[in-house]
Amino acid sequence: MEVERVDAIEKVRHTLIELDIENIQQTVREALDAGTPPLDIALKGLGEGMKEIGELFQAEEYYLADLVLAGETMKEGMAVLEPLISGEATSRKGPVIIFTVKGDIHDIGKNLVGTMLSAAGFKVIDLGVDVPESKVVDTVKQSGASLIAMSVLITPMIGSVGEVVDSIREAGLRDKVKIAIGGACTTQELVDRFGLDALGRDAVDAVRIFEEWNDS
Ligand code: B12
Repeated sequence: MEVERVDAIEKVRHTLIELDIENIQQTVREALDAGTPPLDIALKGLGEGMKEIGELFQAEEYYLADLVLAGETMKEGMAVLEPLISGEATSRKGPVIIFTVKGDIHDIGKNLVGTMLSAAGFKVIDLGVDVPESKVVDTVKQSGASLIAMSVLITPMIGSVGEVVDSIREAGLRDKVKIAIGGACTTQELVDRFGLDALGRDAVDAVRIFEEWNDS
């Protein structure tokens, strides 16, 4: 059974790397039928596949059109998994404000983090992608939220992270909020440079971080 599950995850990863949008939902369903937990399919199958696609793009074996198709293929796969991951949890914790920073339009990881937080019982306020710092500050003021999840994948937009932190500080809110960051280009060095509160590797890590903060 275990071998079957590993093979099924491997097939999902492979189908994504092949950009086979026609068959991705079928392979995801096969993995579910083999008893693979939906989150494993999302992180180890689709998530790992996306990392490899990023490397192929960097190596100039894949082009921008391939990245676009990869994003669409991943979303097709996630459409099967998301209802299973979300569950029936009621929103008792949070709220968490989640968004992708200004100048960055990657949203797949952010959405997965948001889905996982909802499943863990958090109310999630999703501001979307390419979000200006003023919108973050306004939302903190209006919602009273003290938890922020920031996603950034491209190095040229790291400055946007600093702008969010500066605006929150200027609004006198820095002591009232905890900020976690995640995404392909994030490092501990970045966390230290901007005085952020945590770095998360994946959606499971995100839940761990916000659970800890919510309880403290
Ligand atoms: C798909 C993709 C795209 C799609 C995005 C589709 C979409 N709707 O999101 C499209 C085609 C639009 C795209 C565009 C571009 N992309 Co792109 N893209 C990718 C790719 C292949 C996968 C990203 C992804 O969805 N991964 C899957 C998800 C599940 O993983 P994730 O995002 O990392 O999220 C997980 C964790 O990081 C974490 N996490 C994420 N956010 C947060 C937040 C918190 C608080 C926490 C705790 C955790 C957390 O949890 C998530 C779930 O496990 C990456 C490769 C990579 N290694 O990331 C390149 C990549 C990010 N892209 C890259 C580039 C260069 C670009 C472009 C500039 C290309 C171009 N020349 O135009 C543009 C930029 C457009 C813009 N302004 O934003 C580079 C960035 C390099 C860099 N360091 O700057 C990468 C790394 C590819 C590479 N190796 O070169 N891209």
